[in-house]
Amino acid sequence: MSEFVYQADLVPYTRAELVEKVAANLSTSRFEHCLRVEQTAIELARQNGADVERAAIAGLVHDYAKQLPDETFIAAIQANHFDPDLLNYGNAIWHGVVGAYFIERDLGIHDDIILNAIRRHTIGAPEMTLIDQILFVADFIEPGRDFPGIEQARQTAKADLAAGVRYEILNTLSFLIKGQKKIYPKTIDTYNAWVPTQEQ
Ligand code: DGI
Ligand code: FE
Ligand code: FE
Repeated sequence: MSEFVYQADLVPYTRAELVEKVAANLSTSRFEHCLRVEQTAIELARQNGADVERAAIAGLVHDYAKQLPDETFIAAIQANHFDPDLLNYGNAIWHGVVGAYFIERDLGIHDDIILNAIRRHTIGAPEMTLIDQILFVADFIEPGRDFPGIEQARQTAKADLAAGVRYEILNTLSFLIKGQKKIYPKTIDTYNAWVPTQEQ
């Protein structure tokens, strides 16, 4: 696997080179999470007839920016004209939405399907591509995760990927509200598009 060379022209590095770059930017435990998300995304891509290579790359690099300092994110938000409302949130939101900027810059990944999946991996989106859904779910159910409801999340996602997305959105939003966390408006847009079963 470490000698693996990506077939499509998606990354200017071999998998081994990409692994090295991701590992250099992350703690051991966060890096190992990325490896597990890579494997889970590969499995979900095979089950759902999706592009295995894009799923694998998105999984491997998705949290690349997670441990950058807040000042680095703030500077990037300001310099690159991201939505200024992002400044009212923190790393939980930034590492995906803005993290894709660092991933493109540092890892030479310009593929929009991969970059959008990374942008959407924490907050989702009203419309999500197959690769978006795979990364979103793989991040949630990778074998290192342990929280109440994880087994149901895994079973649901295995039976039906979109049902896995819905389960995750409902679970995450409930968790955030119970913890009295600030909800990023796009997280609510995602909820409204995916979860309610009837209007009103
Ligand atoms: O980066 P990971 O820990 O692997 O997972 P993630 O990127 O899915 O989520 C990071 C955290 O972000 C997770 O604890 C849930 C949280 N989150 C998702 N939507 C929102 C949010 N936190 C706040 N405050 N507001 C949101 O809208
Ligand atoms: Fe993340
Ligand atoms: Fe993650």
